[in-house]
Amino acid sequence: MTTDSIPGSGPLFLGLDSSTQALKASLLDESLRVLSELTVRFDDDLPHFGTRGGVLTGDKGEVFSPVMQPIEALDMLLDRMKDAAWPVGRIRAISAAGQQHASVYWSRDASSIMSNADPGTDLASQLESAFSREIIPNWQDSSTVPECSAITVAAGGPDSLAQITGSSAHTRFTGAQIMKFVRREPMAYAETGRISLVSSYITTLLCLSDVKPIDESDACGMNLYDIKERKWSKKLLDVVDPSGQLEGKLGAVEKDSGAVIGTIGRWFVDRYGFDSECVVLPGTGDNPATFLSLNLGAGEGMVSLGTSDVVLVSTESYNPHPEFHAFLDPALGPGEQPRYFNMLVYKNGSLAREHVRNEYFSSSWDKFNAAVERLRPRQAGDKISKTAFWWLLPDIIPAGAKGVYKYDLTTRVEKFEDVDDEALAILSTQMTGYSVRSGDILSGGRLTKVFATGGAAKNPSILAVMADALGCDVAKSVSFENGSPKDADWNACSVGVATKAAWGYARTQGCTLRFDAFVKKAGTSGSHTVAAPGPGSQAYADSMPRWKQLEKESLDDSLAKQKAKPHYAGGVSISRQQSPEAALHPPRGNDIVLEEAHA
Ligand code: ADP
Ligand code: XUL
Repeated sequence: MTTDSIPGSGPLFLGLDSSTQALKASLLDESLRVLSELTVRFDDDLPHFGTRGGVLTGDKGEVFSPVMQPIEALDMLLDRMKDAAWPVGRIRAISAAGQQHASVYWSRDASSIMSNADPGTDLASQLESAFSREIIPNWQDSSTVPECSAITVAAGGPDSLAQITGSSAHTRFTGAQIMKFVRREPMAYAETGRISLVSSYITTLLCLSDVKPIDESDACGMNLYDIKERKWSKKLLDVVDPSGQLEGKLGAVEKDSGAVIGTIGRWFVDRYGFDSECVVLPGTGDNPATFLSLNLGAGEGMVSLGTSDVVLVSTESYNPHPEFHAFLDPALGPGEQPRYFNMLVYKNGSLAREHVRNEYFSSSWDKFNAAVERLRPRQAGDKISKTAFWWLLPDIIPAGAKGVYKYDLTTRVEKFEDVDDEALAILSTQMTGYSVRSGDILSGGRLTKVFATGGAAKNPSILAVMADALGCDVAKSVSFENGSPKDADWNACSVGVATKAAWGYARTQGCTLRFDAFVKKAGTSGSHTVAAPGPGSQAYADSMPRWKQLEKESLDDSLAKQKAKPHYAGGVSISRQQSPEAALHPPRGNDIVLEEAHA
């Protein structure tokens, strides 16, 4: 994309994505077309921080990044916008996405430091003393097991914690991270004026005035927010900071995701030519932002087939469970009934499929696919008889499952007689699992449509099995160029928040539509169906009771084998890296002790 493609004089909308490894920007026009994108990669563009994959690590599970890294990246990104002649004066609204869970600690004089930023010089050289902590603990951190244990106990166990906050305790979640800071660095905590998530950190930098509020959807990734009551859980705040100061440091949560919460800072106007009336909307987490980019309706979902497999399910009711994460929908406007999205994360996704491909199909996806196509159920009456759970790494769902379990009907086997069954068995077992659990989230219903993303979503045989197993159409995001659809290749998170910025701006101009209706009306992008369920679909539905029985049998066996030497899994991303943490997710009936995580 070049700037030649940014003609005209209409309003533009900017989305930023402060992810683990990079700061990215997407520029959209009024019809929500992605005009251009720019990226600053932390490792390559800011090598003096010495990060790998955007982070630094300690020897006790600590994973963190320098608090100044996103600021230097922002300085560089703005220079790149200038070099690329982005018409920033036409940008009417901005919103930011940020890696979830990670927290930023402001000093007490942060607001006055920001308000006095001098446009004659870059931000990085002026904001160093705006922080009370030099690091941002990263979502891959697993050093907070004792704190998770305390939070779990205070809530009355993993089930009640999931009921209150949408998730059981996770080492990367902000509550445990703040608690560790309170316990280990009480002086620095006392000097902390405010605490942000990365999304509200970037939002604050855009306004350069006071510290901006945490967005409600992103607040659901903290183990501190009472989702049903839609307010901070006092009980949990008091566990994290018994002195009672935490609520003041976190500030009020922004519940209107399309609200104008500030205008662009003077520094951006004077130094780069932004319009002084450009408005800033609340930022949100990177996963909620991906959800926004797909504009998922209730009953729709997304299956991301990256390193790990991630399933998002949109719902109108709140059905939390310790196995997954429930968040409030990131596009709730004032007075709207709450909606939710749910996130399931599986570690043995592409990793396991690739292993089977290498082991049995000479490392060739073509051979793997040929096997699937030869055997997959296509006609009414066709049956599925083979099941294979490939838990090469201890998995998150089901928690702690480890080992390889293969069955011919209900008989456990070492390997399948017909080697081609290896390909279909892993795929149908994975996809049936996604169908079973999304069905549970939908209280027995089925998904009506799923978006496929991630590296393996280019594989048509995988998409065909997905459509049959989930019993619904599989779609991909597309952009339209000269009327013909083209698979979208943009950065979903920054596009999602830029779309929200366009909605927020439209609201300032009198638009009263909900986010989803606004996107349908304004948007020229869309989706196209890449696979649809065929007559063979019934075979997957029929196999579900056996699948459930076999998963339980395999899990019980796996956990019994591990009892002497427990394994812990964990870590999450739609498509990024993973980290260890799983002692916190004792599977049902398992008695792993939380504190044993680093044993
Ligand atoms: P991440 O963002 O987590 O790094 P990607 O979304 O890029 O991951 O997906 C990478 C994965 O996609 C690889 O692990 C690989 O196994 C899988 N993949 C790539 N091409 C194919 C294909 N044709 N069929 C199946 N899987 C594929
Ligand atoms: C989600 C999670 C990651 C981060 C970084 O729970 O930990 O996806 O949001 O991408």
